[in-house]
Amino acid sequence: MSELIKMEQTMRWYGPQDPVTLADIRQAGATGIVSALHHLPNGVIWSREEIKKRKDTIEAAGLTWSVVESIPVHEHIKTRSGDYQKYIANYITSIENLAAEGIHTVCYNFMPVLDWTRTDLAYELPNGAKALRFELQALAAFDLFILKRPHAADSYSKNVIKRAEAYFKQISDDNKQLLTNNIIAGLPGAEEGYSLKDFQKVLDTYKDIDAGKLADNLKLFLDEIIPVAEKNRVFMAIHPDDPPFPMFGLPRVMSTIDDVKRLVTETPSEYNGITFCTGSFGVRADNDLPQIIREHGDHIHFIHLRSTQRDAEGNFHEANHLEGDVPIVEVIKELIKVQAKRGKSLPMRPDHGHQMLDDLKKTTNPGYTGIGRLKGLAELRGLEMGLIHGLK
Ligand code: DNO
Repeated sequence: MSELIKMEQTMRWYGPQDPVTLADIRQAGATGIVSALHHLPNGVIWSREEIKKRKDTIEAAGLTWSVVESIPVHEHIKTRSGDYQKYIANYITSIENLAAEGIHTVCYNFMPVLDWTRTDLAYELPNGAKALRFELQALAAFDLFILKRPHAADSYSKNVIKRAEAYFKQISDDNKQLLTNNIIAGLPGAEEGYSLKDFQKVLDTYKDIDAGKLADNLKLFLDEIIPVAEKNRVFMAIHPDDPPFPMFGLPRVMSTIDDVKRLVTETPSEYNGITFCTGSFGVRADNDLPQIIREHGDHIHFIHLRSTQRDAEGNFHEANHLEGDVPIVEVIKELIKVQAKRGKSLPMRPDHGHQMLDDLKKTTNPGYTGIGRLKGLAELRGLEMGLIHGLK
């Protein structure tokens, strides 16, 4: 094997409002920052001035802005309706402006309506730390009894509906509100949040869009974006669906290895790639994560490392980074091989972290605690170093 290369260690920073500071991140040992211009409304051009301002702030703290996560893709682009042409033109200009400021990796997603979804943001683990959790019966209870979406019952098995009824009967009004907010108000980074009334309306905009049509719309978007990315040497890295299965009757197009294959074969370019998020892909037992790396390693431009723990009922919570269902040792071994083959260090971030120790006394962005992620990063870098040493 050619020279073994370590991953570039990065952490997500939500900008100056983030309670976890750049100094904290530097002390955690990361060298790179993953950030976005969250204060700009979805769909507008990211100007060079705004980009430079954020970049200068990051560099003043002794760090590098390694990856943009995300330039959000406007709903009109996903549904190919309304002002989609204007939004694609704006997206292109934002890519050009980022490249002009020296930023060359962009993460995005193509999930309809909602970005990532959890039903519980403070699931208590046996040791007292808190984790993010997705409970199928809670999602179904929201869908069936709070949103009351037409034909929602068709989306769930009889057993899940029964569990949803039991769950709904025993939760307080406050907890119904909390569940609603968790699902539709927009988790950090989602850029869009909805009221109950608006949510059904926006779901309706997908009534004629199935997975085939959404995949076409993604391809049509990439047909315009990728030539610009190539010209500007910007690596586009689509994030998988989180969770990787349909919800609320909405289509999904980036949940499996076949979805990755379709993406890279339909718009062939080294700049058209993925964010390899182990926590998202790892929720499906039929996703073989090391296999995704072996087959599509050339198209991995950004890495999110975390683990999830499934149960037999379709629920999952976020496990410790080195535990849970993700075969993290195999995953890192394969990533080391990919980097050696490509002669390139890939940016990775410890994704999410438990709320633990002093985090428990603070209000941080759900999943983006200081200490929980520091622990994740420390464990992951130790594992990587051990594996590299062993492979030499
Ligand atoms: C959640 C994140 C997602 C991700 C976007 C990428 O923690 O992984 O919000 O940033 O889906 O566009």
